Amino acid sequence: LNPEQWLQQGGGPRYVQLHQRLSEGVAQGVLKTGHSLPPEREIATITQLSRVTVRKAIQALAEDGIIIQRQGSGSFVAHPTPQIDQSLSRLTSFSEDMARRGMTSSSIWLERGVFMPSPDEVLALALSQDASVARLARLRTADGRPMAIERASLSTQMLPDPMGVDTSLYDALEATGLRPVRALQRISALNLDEKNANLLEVAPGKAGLRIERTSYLTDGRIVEFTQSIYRADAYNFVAELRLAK
Ligand code: 16G
Repeated sequence: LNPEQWLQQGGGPRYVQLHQRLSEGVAQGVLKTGHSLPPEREIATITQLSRVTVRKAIQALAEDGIIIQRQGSGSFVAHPTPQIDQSLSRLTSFSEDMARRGMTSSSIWLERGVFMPSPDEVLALALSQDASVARLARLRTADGRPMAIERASLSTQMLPDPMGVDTSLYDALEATGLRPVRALQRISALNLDEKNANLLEVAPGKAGLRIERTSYLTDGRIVEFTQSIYRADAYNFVAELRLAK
């Protein structure tokens, strides 16, 4: 970021040049993953560019997903996004999926407890009037990187004590003989609002995948209704298709 180098460089708007320089810095490891970017004003002083120009370059980096902007705490260099091909033909849990890929899964709890069901939950879980629901909302991470926000609702008849769920919901269910064996899943697109984008560490407005899963036991009872938001920049859902007979 030597100002003289800047002056020697011709071509293209200055913010584009700065954007390119900063992305090179990240690619070459000069600016390290997880570390914060110098404040806008400092970059402006070093490069002798205006703060408006610096801001535009930083915004472009955020749009690329190279850096994450956090209100109040500046910008930092994002982890490279893993690419995950997720099969649509196997009923697996997040923990299993990550373990199979040799990644360490973890969760940050957003909500966990027993509640009065919402009208949507009554419908989705086919609950009776007086039923209560266990809610488990988690930010799911793989090797420390946020991958998905999952909000699971289960009848308390299936899961009386949500506080007892440690790392895997499916493991907790399996321990009581309630492993889901079939699920219906619906996937649709959305643009991430600021709150969800911040949780997933991507720029607001980026694409996400909304996934709803309703899972069933062998006897046909519904065990889980889960609404998730997956990072569209990390996930590809893959299904094998066969010629219909
Ligand atoms: C998957 C499921 C989710 C389930 C979770 C259990 C999708 C879209 N969702 O992420 O419905 O609750 O696995 O994971 O695939 P766990 O056993 O690791 O808690």
